[in-house]
Amino acid sequence: MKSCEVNFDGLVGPTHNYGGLSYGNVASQSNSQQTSNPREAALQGLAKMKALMDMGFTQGVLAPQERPDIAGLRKLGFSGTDAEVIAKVAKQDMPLLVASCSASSMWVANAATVSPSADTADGRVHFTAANLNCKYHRSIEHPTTSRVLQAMFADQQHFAHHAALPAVAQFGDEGAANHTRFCRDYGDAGVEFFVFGRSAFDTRYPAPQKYPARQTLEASQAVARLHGLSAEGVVYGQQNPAVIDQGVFHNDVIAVGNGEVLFYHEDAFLNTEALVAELHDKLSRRGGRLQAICVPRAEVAVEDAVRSYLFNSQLLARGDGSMLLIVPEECRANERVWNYLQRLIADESPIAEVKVFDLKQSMQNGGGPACLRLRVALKDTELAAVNPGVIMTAPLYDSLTQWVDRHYRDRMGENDLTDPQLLLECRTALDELTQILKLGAVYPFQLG
Ligand code: SUG
Repeated sequence: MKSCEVNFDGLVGPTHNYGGLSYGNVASQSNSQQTSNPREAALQGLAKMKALMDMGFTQGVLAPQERPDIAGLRKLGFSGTDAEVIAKVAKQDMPLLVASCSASSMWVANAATVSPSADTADGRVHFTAANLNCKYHRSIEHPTTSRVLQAMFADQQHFAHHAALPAVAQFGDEGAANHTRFCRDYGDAGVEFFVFGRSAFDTRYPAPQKYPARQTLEASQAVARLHGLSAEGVVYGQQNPAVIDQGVFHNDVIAVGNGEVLFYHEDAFLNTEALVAELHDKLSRRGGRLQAICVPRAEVAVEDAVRSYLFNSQLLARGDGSMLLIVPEECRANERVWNYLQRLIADESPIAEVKVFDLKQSMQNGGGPACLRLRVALKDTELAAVNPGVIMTAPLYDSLTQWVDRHYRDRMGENDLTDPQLLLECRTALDELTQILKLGAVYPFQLG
């Protein structure tokens, strides 16, 4: 039976703005309060989806969320009509309104962790929504994320959904951004690599000094248990705390992997040699051969990796067995990174080609090509069971770009977030979107 990897990209929501909400994420901090362009952001994301589809990859779409999050604000004690809630929070606690307006659900690499059916005990594809409990603006995503994922992958014969882990820092879970799957073929049993930033309970693991380590070992272990993964198919590795303190807030800012290839920075992990050996060993027992490409710090410093998002790239397997790397424009703008990439593709490396995309609107909040996609490896029968409304086609691309043009503003500053009209615009747009993507009712305003 044939299998493939499908990239489901997050559609940027109509309230995309630069709130400076993510301490430890250098781009989010340094672009705080800049004026954003939600329309351009959504179109940049759609252009990437269309380009991948045109190259022959199966591409999906993941819907954005209802913002401002009025239901969340009511839970925090704001009352009255929706417009009154917005006016009160704008007056009393502007940072909370900004957080309640974030379009951060676009970074769907943080939506969930996904294990393909070849790896799980019950032979179904498993999803665990990420609790994202390190930041308020992200912690409010998972209830809607769960409903959207269930509307996309509804067939219980093939798909199993788990609620987010307990909403405490000890089980901090950031989803697929800290999870990489290696395999020979997408349909074969693979090795799932979970990278954590700290341990909640075991003090032997070091932790960063400055910035938060969002993912805990205990959260990763819980996800592996929920998904029914076997010990032979799992590797846990610790992220180097020193790089977290340099702005590497997720593993996908310093490493990316797919198939038999791991592309990583020399400083990405602790105990790298033993870790790579374990990956190699476990993958070889699954019939694969790990090809580890280590980028030396002498060629690309961590600072350049963080600034350019070299590793937040999409590593895509092409039909001929070679790999394609999708990188953001910022990689071309960085001479050292760009020179490294030229050498990489000229060498005998499994990465044969690099393609560059302009994702500046998302990048300015610390979200590159890899943040914008959730990968789901599917067998043919499973792909056939996915809601067809969310699979990208030329007509769907046209209707989504027209939908963006009809509903999105082309500038968004802090003041715009206080406008009660924005909520109505957002709800009108999302109501229409659920029809375009055939999702049914998934948003709080639709559920009553
Ligand atoms: O969680 N930025 C996101 C970026 C997530 C990137 N995802 C991956 N690496 N997979 C975050 O830090 C910034 C929002 C703001 O400041 O307005 C933000 O949430």
